[in-house]
Amino acid sequence: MPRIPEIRRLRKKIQDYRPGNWTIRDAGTSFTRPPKVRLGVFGVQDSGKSTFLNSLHFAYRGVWEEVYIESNTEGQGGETSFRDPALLTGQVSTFDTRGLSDLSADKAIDVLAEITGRRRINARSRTAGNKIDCPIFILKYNSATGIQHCRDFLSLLVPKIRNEFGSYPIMVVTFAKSILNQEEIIGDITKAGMERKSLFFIENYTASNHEMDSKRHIALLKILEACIKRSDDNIVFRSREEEILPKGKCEIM
Ligand SMILES: Nc1nc2c(ncn2[C@@H]2O[C@H](COP(=O)(O)OP(=O)(O)O)[C@@H](O)[C@H]2O)c(=O)[nH]1
Ligand SMILES: [Mg+2]
Repeated sequence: MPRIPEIRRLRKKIQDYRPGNWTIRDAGTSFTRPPKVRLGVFGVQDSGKSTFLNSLHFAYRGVWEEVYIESNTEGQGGETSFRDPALLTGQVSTFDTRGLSDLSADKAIDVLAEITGRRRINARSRTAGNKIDCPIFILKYNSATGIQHCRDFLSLLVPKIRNEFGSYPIMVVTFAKSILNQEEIIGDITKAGMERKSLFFIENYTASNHEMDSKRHIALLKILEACIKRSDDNIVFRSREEEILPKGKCEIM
């Protein structure tokens, strides 16, 4: 057991999570609780997606493990595809992606199709067709370009996700230690359509640097808590949508 009460409290809360128990949305009568919720990361290659998921697993489990392979050892190019889920708790699983080659506007369409499970992008993917309950957009901030390269992507994707889930995606800016102008970045990102309270900054634990730091553990657990809460809201929203629109009748992209 960790000595830091806040870490213990957050882990216990996350461990006790059961689908449908955290949302304040009215689930209605036809809501069936799914056995688990799925958190999925997306973003460009090398933005820190795999490393971020490893950091979440570390903060929750207390033991460092390279659950997902870091860096670009998976080869270049290719579309995003959700693959091999890893269980975080009995009720929460995480999905990694290979990564987008860039953040051009058409990639927003691909990401949405992937999140909603409407389209198989990678036919070999064992988990193709699975829906993601909490989309997490990972951004490595580039001081040379600012958020220029992702403004259009964000302003396209955020409304689509809000339409799909009735809520914002979670957005995580990695490499936080090297960021000196956090307030400016927050301003730019919110101007592109994101909401402040769904935006987080984190310096990831990495394969070569994962000495436990209680502040970082707490920051990661709070992001995890927010992702699970968002999933819980989203599964209820989807269920209500299906109530109104019987399956298969409305497949507007
Ligand atoms: N210093 C630092 N390195 C990071 C951070 N996040 C990821 N990295 C490193 O950046 C590289 C790419 O990360 P990775 O998770 O493989 O990116 P992915 O392609 O989006 O999955 C790896 O060498 C990581 O160790 C971070 O927050 N800080
Ligand atoms: Mg990766």
